[in-house]
Amino acid sequence: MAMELYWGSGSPFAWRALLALEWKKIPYTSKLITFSKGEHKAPSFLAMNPRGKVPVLKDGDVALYETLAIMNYLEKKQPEPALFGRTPTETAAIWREISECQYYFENQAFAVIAPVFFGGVDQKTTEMKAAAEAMHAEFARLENILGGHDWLVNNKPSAADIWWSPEIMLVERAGSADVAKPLNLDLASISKRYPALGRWRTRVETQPGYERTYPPHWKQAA
Ligand SMILES: N[C@@H](CCC(=O)N[C@@H](CS)C(=O)NCC(=O)O)C(=O)O
Repeated sequence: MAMELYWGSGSPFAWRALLALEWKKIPYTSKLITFSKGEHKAPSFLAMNPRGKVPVLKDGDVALYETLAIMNYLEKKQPEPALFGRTPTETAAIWREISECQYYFENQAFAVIAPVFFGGVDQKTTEMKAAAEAMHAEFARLENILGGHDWLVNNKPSAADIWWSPEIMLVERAGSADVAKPLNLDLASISKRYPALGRWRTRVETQPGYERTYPPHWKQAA
């Protein structure tokens, strides 16, 4: 039986799990849940993930949550193409880049995304501007890497590219929202300010499954 992936539109975590399946060309059944209907808090969902969050991967009797756990499960189930490297040095470099995203970027991204999508921009202007500045420092670091390489780590597509890309797309979407415009965060056209990052994004977009996994409600809003 094919694996099942429970996901929600616009969740960067779920998108990463989907991309890992797609890049590895693992057959799976897509289970798109609707947040507004509370499907992720239904008893049947909580039985798979007591935290009531997406993604969840179901593989026969195994129900797995936490995106990195899912990605590593997939890597062990189907090692090729390798997303987490083949040598100790490659693997360490990929994990380092994922950790850098988690520790130096994701909180800053959340500080912008949350007020834009859930309200409170007027009260959070100072924090949002500081967060945008910190994110620009990270974009500059990535731009520097991508100026000389096609991919973030080891010059090959890896879990590091999967980890970074959905978060960047979401930040850009938040930066483009009308409520964010008066703040001049310069997050609406990341590719313009960081051209190598823009070329990398195009590369990510041409990997398997990008269109299929693109958040459906973003397409409707476009
Ligand atoms: N640490 C979790 C985070 C998952 C997560 O935060 N998912 C969000 C969507 S981006 C969610 O399902 N939120 C629904 C809720 O908390 O009610 C992972 O790595 O999978």
